[in-house]
Amino acid sequence: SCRVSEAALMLLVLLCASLWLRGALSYGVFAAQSSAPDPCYDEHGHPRRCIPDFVNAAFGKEVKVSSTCGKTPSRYCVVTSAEKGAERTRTCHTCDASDPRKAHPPAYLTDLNNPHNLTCWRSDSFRQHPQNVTLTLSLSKKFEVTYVSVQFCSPRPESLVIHKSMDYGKTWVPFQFYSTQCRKMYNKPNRAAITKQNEQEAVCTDSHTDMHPLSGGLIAFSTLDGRPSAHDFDNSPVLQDWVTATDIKVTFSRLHTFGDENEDDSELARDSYFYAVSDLQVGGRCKCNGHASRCVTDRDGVQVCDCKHNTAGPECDRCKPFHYDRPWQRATAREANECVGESRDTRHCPVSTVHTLSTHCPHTDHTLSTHCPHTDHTLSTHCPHTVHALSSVHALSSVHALSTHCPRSVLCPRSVLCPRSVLCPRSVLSCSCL
Ligand SMILES: [Ca+2]
Repeated sequence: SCRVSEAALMLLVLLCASLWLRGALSYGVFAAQSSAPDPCYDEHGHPRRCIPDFVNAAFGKEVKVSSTCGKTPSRYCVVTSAEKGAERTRTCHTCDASDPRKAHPPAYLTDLNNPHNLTCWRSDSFRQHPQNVTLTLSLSKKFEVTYVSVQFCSPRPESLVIHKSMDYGKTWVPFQFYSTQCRKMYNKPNRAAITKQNEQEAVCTDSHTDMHPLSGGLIAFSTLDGRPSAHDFDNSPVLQDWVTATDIKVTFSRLHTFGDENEDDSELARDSYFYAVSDLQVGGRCKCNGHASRCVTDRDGVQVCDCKHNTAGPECDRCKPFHYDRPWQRATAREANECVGESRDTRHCPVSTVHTLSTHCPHTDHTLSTHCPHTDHTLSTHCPHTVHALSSVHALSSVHALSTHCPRSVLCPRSVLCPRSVLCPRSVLSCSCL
């Protein structure tokens, strides 16, 4: 049996080595030998949707907190048994921000989360309702957030709210409420149903609010869970907006207590009530609308998308100059929706349209090339129907003509219908301002 286990061990070593090699190759350890293909284009050079990696966007970032213990050394006590009738056991320690061994700074919220050596941020003791304690995290860029999770070193709060901002902390909207008393604390019904009509609404739940476990409890809010359009996210601007955030704020509104804080030894009791968190995570992707596979730091030290598909902007949220032949669109799983224009790069033309349309591939759409067979320069020069319609001052007729001749979306010039560019959607009934 000894020999068998030796062989098994050898197999395991070999397996590990081969896995490491594969990992090393894909992570570019041998980058000199193989240039990584651009995920935004397929092997034929056709544009395809590309998205940045899923990350914990909170990792290593600074969290602003409204209360941290130990500014002056203070006592905190950990309750280790809280069974009804059983004697409560408390172990007391000192929190001292000036002593690294006794400090519990906010940096411990987003440091490396090692389950064998938890580092915990701790608030001052007994910041009880109506006082609250807040954790505010700036992602410094728009992200599409999939979940927000908080792992506790203390019991979980009795009530808490997660907010998000989409404008770098100027305004906040609620993401999710947790409370044993939703109505009383937040004036929300408990576990309200989410329908197609209120998909962008925060709900309150009494789940994950139990005082137990006394340590190690988790609150994990999944942004799309239970929202009807989640399965059709590509076609749901409402949910695309719902998951978008530049900042996340977690507000602890109310502490669980055993009800002993008013007893004789109330000081000991009160020192047992505080918020403590070992890990705050914000899972999601840098928001690039399907037009970048990564985010990079620009010359000003700002995080931006590394935009492809002739797009530009911090979130690849517009077409780059001279690529306005059709309106900007977010990429979907099926369509890259790249921006197209005069100075387009023919290397990325689909083969069939390169042939049909010579050096240009303004639209990978055969209907359009039938109507506008000679799109040498711009759409407006050689597509008579569309030109007339677009240059008309009569908005209604232009809508009609546009939708008749360009069943795919086409950009109306800014001057005609709307102050900004105009989208002629595929449904072809009307144009609408972006
Ligand atoms: Ca930690």
